[in-house]
Amino acid sequence: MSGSGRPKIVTMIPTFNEAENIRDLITAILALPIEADLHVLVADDNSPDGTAAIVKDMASSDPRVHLLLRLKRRGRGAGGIDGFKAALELGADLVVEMDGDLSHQPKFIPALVAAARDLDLVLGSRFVKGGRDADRSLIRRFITILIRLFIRRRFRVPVRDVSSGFRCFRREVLAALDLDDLTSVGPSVVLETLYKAHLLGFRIGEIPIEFVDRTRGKTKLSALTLFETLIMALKFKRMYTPANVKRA
Ligand SMILES: Nc1nc2c(ncn2[C@@H]2O[C@H](COP(=O)(O)OP(=O)(O)OP(=O)(O)O)[C@@H](O)[C@H]2O)c(=O)[nH]1
Ligand SMILES: [Mg+2]
Repeated sequence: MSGSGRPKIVTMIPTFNEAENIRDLITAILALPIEADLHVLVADDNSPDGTAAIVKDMASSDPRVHLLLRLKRRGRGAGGIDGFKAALELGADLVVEMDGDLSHQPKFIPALVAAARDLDLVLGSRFVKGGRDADRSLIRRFITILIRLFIRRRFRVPVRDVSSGFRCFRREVLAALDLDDLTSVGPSVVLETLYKAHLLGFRIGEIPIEFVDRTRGKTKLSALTLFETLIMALKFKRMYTPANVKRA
């Protein structure tokens, strides 16, 4: 707990070219009615569109806003891992991970946080009762369904929305994951962290969210990224076993 006795929550957002979304997103998060010491940390990969400058400007007038400017190898995974480390360094009790394109809506953060009272890792889920995958193209929905079927069969994780990147981690989970040892550079980090947390015996659950398609900015998901994610996912099953995964 932070000094005030209230939990410290750090919302960690990996970004690449989200200049059109990031100000509105941060403003909405900080306006949430949550009884907590609420912070936002943006892990930006030196986006050419100037995302970092916007975050820096907001941080200069609000101590709850933090920028992690990455100049190393770009990637959703690498950025997210560095973001998790920085959130732990800030002293977070809970870390909420979310995308920076407003597909993940801040209004669901209070429910994620509330569910973390009884769970170690809470997923915002499109595929439990009350959840929705709204306004997305048929092809994106189809890809999500295929990924979900494949991962649930192969990894037997006890959740439905296995590729959700809108999640709330208790500090202990991130501390146990051995973040320096994760291998994902790209989006496969979502599965790598979920699978490791599952093998480590953490309590994982889901709450419904409505996922809305991005209306501003461009997707970074290319055929190449999807292929790379699939190759990585094939590796995790052999790389991590109940016998070799230990809490850090
Ligand atoms: N730090 C960092 N963040 C990234 C990188 N690539 C994507 N992101 C962020 O990761 C989040 C998810 O990326 P998106 O491009 O929205 O991918 P997606 O949500 O799977 O695909 P869409 O449905 O098309 O939006 C967003 O906040 C991106 O800005 C990267 O290389 N580095
Ligand atoms: Mg997106």
